[in-house]
Parts: sequence; C-alpha cells; structure tokens
Amino acid sequence: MKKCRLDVSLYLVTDQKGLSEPLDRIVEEAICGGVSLVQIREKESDSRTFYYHVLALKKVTDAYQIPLIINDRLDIMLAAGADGVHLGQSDIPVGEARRLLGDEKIIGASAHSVSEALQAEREGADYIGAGAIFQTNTKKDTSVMTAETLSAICAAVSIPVVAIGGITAGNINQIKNTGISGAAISSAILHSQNPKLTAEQLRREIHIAR
Ligand code: 3NM
Repeated sequence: MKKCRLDVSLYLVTDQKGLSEPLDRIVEEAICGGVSLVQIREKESDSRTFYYHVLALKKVTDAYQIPLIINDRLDIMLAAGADGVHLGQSDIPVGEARRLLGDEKIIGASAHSVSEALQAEREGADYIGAGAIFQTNTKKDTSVMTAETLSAICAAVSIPVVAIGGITAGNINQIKNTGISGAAISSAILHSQNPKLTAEQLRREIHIAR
C-alpha cells in the first residue's frame, strides 16, 4: 500500500463493544460502501488477542487494498505487517516511531490543539486526527473541540486532517468549510443496521463537506 495514495476521506475506527455481527463482516460491508482506511482500536484486549484480531481484519482490508492502521501499538503493527500506526498524545512520540519505521509506514497522530498538530507534523506524521468534534461515548477521555480549533489546525498544517468524534451523516455538514480531508467514524458505521448504506451516505456527505 503506497502512502502517496493515502485516502483519509472515510476512515473507519473499530471498537469490539456491542457489535451485532462479527467485526470483519461489518468492516467488509463498510468498505463496500466506500470506507477508504481502517484503524483497528482495541483498548481492552490483551496483546495476543489484539494481534490475532489484526490478522483477521488484515485479510479483509488486504482483499480490498485498503490500508490497515493499528491504534497505539507499533509492536503489533510490525508483527502483523500492517500499514501503519495511529499514536495518541500519551503514546510513544511520533518522531521516535518515524525513526524506527522509516518512510514506508503510515503514522497518524491525535492532536487537540494547533501546537500538538504542528509538533506531530514536524516529527513526521502523515495525517492528524482532530477531535472530539461532537460528543461521543466511544472514547471516554476526550473533550469536545470547537469548529474554530478544527479550522485552525487545518490551516496550520499541510498534512491531511481527519475530524473524529460523534460524527454521523446527519451532523457532518456542521464541519464543512473547516478544511478537513476526511472524517473518522466508529459507532455510526459499526452500530448501523446497514453499514454499507451508512458508509455510502457518509461518503456522499463528506464529499459535500470537503
Ligand atoms: N478518538 P465515534 S473521539 C477514537 O477525540 C476516538 O481523539 C477521539 O468514535 C478523539 O465515531 C473517538 O463512535 C471516538 O464517536 C470515535
């Protein structure tokens, strides 16, 4: 998966909690609806379980040539041969990850302010995740960011910025004209009755919002 083709427009972030179908099936349906990038995020699994979940999901993402990003865990990303890692502000620094990984792997970074975004860009991040844009139950330790801060982050960095947190097809129009390159979504897709249709709707809205 070459980084020059990185498409962050519709970014699915997984969460195993409360799913009504196996995760790999939901992810496959969502990819068929237009998801362009998948991040596997597991806060409660032990390392080995996380690793095996990555291998299972990688079969799906590889089949559709969609990059698979691992939340937090550089070691699991390397062991599973995934495409990249997403790092939060309490994970290892982006610069250290870049030094270890070289230029081929994708590194994403969460930022909650312009200074965090600029630092991540300087250290070699490929994209910024900025949030939470709306109230969310998927991640407890976050707070809502204003559309002004989101716009300021987009204006400050030259790498793509992906908005995250509580985004649905119904509210994404509130962040149009902020300069985002895409939206990262978990529950609106994973808990949809029809993940493919929801991904299609989100994709349409994102193209209008971009
Ligand atoms: N990070 P949903 S919000 C994983 O603010 C994550 O950095 C966030 O899930 C941040 O689409 C969030 O269900 C949860 O709200 C996104």
